[in-house]
Amino acid sequence: MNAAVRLVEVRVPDMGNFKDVAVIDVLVKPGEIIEPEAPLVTLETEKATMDVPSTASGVVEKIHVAKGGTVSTGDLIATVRSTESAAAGAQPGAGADGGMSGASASAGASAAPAAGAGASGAGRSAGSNASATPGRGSASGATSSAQSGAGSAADAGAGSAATGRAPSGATAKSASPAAQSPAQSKSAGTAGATGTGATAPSAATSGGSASPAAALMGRLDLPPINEPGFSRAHAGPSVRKFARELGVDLTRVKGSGFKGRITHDDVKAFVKTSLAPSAAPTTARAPTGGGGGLPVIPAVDFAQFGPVETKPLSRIQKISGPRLHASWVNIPHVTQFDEADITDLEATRNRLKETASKAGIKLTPLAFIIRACVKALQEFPQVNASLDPSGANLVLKKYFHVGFAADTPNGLVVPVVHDADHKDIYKTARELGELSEKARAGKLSPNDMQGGCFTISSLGGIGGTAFTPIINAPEVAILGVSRSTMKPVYRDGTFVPRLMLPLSLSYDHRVIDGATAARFTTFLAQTLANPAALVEALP
Ligand code: CAO
Repeated sequence: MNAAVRLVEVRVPDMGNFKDVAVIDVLVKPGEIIEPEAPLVTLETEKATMDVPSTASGVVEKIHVAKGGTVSTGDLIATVRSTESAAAGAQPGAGADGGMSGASASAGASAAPAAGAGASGAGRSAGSNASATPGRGSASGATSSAQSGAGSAADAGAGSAATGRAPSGATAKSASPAAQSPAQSKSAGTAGATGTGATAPSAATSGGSASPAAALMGRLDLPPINEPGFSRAHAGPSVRKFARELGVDLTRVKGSGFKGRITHDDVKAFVKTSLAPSAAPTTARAPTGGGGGLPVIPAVDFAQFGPVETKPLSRIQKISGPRLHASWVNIPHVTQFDEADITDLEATRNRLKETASKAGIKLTPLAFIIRACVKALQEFPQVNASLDPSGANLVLKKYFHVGFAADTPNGLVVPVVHDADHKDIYKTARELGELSEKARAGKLSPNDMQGGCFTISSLGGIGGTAFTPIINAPEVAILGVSRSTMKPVYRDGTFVPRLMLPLSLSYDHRVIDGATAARFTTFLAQTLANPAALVEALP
């Protein structure tokens, strides 16, 4: 059979309203032989990742885009030297002559994606069809990972199977999940739930349970797949398929690829970790454990209820969020509340404030609180401690490095006043001011934030009456301080106005019992009520 050689231009299909979409992966190289529909590049919008498939088989002549660049609808992605006959798909392979025929063919070919955009390009690859055609879940999952709008459908298992191909013209709807109406999403979800999804090639895997392959692996006790999360995971089609085959929930896999994209190796590494014998007992893993098996918060397409704006978390928030979460899920927190009478302390502070100010020191209540905490930590060594990684021993620290939470434009950071037991009230206040300044300017060094034994989170300058701070693990306690207020306190048969400082001590109940915590806050309150001991010169 005489196959005419022609150059086919593959262009970015209609992606709805998206412009300047990031090219996060180029999947083929010049000279590579490709089948029709072979994914050429992966694009990522705010809503979804999608592979753009080739519209022809043949040899990749040239790639016109680069990883890290951006493209818009209609941009040229690749030129493919195709040997397909116009009527039927021919063998991909060597073809010599692009020539004139290539030129004319390419015009037709490049028009194709736009003309049939929904069907052959964006529709197949955009996440929206996860919602729009739940019964064909296999199709959508094959090439996309929608990041919004698919909540209800995905819940129903729609679009979850990754093994199938989109039937031609399966999804001529908008490529944008967000563009889909709530009604569409809902009905799509219902459709998937009520059975059409059962026709998907791997309906068994789309229901959320581990795949047969995973089941055969015996020891691999993987949690069910979180379908909404899986559909949003940053991974290409073949990785999705691979994960499906192994029953791996991609939401649990950390991506090591470009922009955190999940690779085959990441999935393999995840499986290996899951298979590794857990030598350490549960208690040993608890201090640093990952909290696996947690129920998942369902994804919601908020755009269906009103206008929304998606704003990335700051770098600090991205770092501190998982740490706070790890502490929250691994440590049994209890919070002990108390009040300290700081009437005299405030009088002392006001008396010393001016002198301190002349020395360039801002004497805030926090400096006194740090001094008082050092005394309390010396009195209660188990609060100045951490569990060792085995979880079987308490490491008592003989040094007193006190951290304090600082609110900065970029998020929460915790600078540390090192050797606070050797610093008097002025030195403490000076260092507090300097570290706060550095924190706000984003200039803290790693050393400034290392080695803390105990943390103070003071919201006193802002307001509030009490709160339940999260322990800065692997520390075992954190003191929350709220705004002091004048209160009537009943003393010697009469009410007297006293300035009361609210204290909230969250503690790790594995290490500190309630009685110790109450003794600690009582001691702290008494220490704060006696400012003379706090301002005395240190030896
Ligand atoms: N009650 C009443 N007033 C208080 C107070 C308290 N408990 N604590 C501080 N104040 C006053 C200070 O005296 C100061 O008033 P003046 O300027 O009139 O003297 C004012 O509030 C502001 O103090 P500050 O914030 O400049 O200084 P600070 O030493 O108290 O706090 C810092 C420094 C870095 C801890 C603080 O700026 C900050 O970032 N706080 C937020 C911490 C946070 O976000 N915690 C939550 C973490 S999530 O668990």
